[in-house]
Amino acid sequence: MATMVSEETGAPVHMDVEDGIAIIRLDQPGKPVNVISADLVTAMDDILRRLEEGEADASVRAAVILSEKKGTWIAGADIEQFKEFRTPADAEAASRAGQRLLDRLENLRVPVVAAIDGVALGGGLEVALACTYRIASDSPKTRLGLPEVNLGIVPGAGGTQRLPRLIGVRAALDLMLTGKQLDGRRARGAGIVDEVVPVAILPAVARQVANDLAEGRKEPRGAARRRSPQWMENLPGMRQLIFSKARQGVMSKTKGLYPAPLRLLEVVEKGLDRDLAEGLELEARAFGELAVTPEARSLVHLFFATTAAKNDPALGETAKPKKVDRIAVVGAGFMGAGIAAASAESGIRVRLKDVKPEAAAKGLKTARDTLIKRAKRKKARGFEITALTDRVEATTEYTGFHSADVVVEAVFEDVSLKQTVIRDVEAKIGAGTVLGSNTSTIPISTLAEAASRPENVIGLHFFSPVEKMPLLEIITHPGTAGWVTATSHAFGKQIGKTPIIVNDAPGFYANRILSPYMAEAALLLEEGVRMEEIDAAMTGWGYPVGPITLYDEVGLDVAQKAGKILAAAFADRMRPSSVLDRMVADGRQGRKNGRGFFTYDEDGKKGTPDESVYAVIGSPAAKTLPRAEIQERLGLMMVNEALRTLEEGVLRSARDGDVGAVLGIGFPPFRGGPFWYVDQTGAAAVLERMRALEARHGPRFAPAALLVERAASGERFFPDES
Ligand code: 3H9
Repeated sequence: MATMVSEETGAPVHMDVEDGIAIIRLDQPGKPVNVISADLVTAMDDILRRLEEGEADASVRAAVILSEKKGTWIAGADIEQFKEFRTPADAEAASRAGQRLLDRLENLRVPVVAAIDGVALGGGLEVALACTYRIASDSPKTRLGLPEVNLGIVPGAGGTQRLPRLIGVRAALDLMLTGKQLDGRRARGAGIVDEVVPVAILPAVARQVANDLAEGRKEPRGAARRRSPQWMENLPGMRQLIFSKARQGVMSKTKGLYPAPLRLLEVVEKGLDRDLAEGLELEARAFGELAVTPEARSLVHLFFATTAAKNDPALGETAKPKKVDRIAVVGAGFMGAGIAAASAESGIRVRLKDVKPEAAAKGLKTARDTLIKRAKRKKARGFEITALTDRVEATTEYTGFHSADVVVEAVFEDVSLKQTVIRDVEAKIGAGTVLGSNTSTIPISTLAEAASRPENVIGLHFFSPVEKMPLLEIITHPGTAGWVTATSHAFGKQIGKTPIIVNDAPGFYANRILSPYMAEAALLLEEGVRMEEIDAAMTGWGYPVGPITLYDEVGLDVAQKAGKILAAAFADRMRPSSVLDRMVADGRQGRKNGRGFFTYDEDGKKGTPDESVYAVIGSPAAKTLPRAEIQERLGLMMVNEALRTLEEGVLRSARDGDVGAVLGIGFPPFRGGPFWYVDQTGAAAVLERMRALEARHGPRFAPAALLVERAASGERFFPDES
């Protein structure tokens, strides 16, 4: 007979007792996902008390934790509440509260089964780790991970201690240092979950397992693992080796600019030599100290800025997006193939067109190879990979274009060629198809002029390599229809990108702010600063690569062309240096032809700076500048230009500016984006430095009017987050 325990509606957790099994259902009212917030902790505390005291039903023999929210089991601690932390003690107290709750869960008198369908991230996975047994659904939405380092913190509810004890140090560090998320199958492979089952039978299997555990007919795999930990890792010296390699990896990736991964290593290493309670102490202290660092605050800002850009409420007010099932891509080069692969990976059917059969075939191969590589990494099965690659078809005609919901042109960056393609495509598609251009420099209004339905034309600026780069810059011209913008935004989200919408202007947003930064790097070369010094200064400021390396990656001919377009539009401050002209005249195009600022071997592997460059550009390397000076000239040049784009209405919000700079061009995430940087540094302090640069180097450093205004008023870009 099922005993029911009544719950008031609106509670975040419900418990029913059915035949001796307590079914705990999580469903936070009014929230899109379950998060561990104060109300959830209180409700769980109450439920645990009732189970501990046998108050709910003395006959309860086991429990199951389920989520009623589609797509989420538990998305972790409530990140919104991190903004309330004023001191390390505040954050440490939150960590200790979480730890205490999970300690009680782990030591409950009855076994508990975590029945995970949807994401179990951060604190969510930590809840699962404190359960006796973990079953995951095979849904693609089910993903498990500890992504806390991406927020500048360490797991704070036992994750740093329970995960290495369960799956071994190396595997646990790999997950915690990268924030990587595993689907059910891979989580089982890693030893995090005990079983993977289809979604439809998850609750029934969980009940059965709970029953079997209660009867002693089953033992969790995790328990077996705990008794025989990874023997290799216990060999003398092995553990030290793992940690020293991990530390080296972190330093080379972060240059020591991010405190969380280093602290994580310390907490895990020391914790393993102590008992769980002492390990948890170390964890709580680290969580507390890290949560209030400027780095963590910037990363939390970026989490909310990125989420807000994805869920842009302003869009819904204007028009509804159309559903995107099929797209067509014109131009099967590297970008076209990348757009095709990213779309197919998200379930969209793709026609990839090029003029010549060889080019179409090459693009098809590139797209399919990308899909196969990524699918294999996720351990997809053969038939799943075939289904994925079958979604992309190559063509030399416009066949199949009539049924495309979106067409993206990705042909060579040439105005008249693109206009011709737009006219040709328009003749094959209906009025309900979005016509997007992947141009990085040509004004969208110029392209729209060629169209008979200019309202369907929009810029869809992807970044290279498309499958990896998370930003989609959507550019509207004054006549773009609302549904075209809304559909483009939804399409971007569908293929896993974070879209920002900007207005049509030379360079749009990303290239507009990159351009003066790159030009300044070229000016430094002209002044005689060494290539590697410029790069080292900027990677030391937090960019993933320096500007000189970036020139080679983008292609010197491409950079030269883009530089000239922006110089024509902003002649007062973007004078192109002669460096690029000389390099291109010398036949240097960067990595793609193996000749650039750096040397390349036959396989295209980057070597050392090419000393012959100084003769080519006519400036011997004769000057040494302090790193801070290089960083200030380049860094502030970009920040100032970002402010100008907001002031001119290219950007719709400071938030989009931060998202675009970080996700599109590698602005250091721990600095939160150009606008967050100004808020944190203080507009008045930034203005003072700009004025000093202007006095020394001339009007290209003239401060943006918006900076002057903010310095005078003290108004911040993000008043609610400071
Ligand atoms: C942690 O757990 C620390 C612990 O170790 C210890 C503590 C003591 N908090 O992204 P979406 C909101 S750190 C607050 O559009 P999707 C999000 O803002 C945490 N809010 O959906 C958005 O709000 P709105 C570790 C959250 O389907 C809405 O939910 N966990 C949280 O594309 C929908 O989100 C993470 O880092 C949260 N934890 O993706 C996971 N999560 O509707 C962070 C979501 O107002 N979250 N929201 O715009 C994610 O990765 C994705 O949001 C998720 C859903 C995959 C869950």
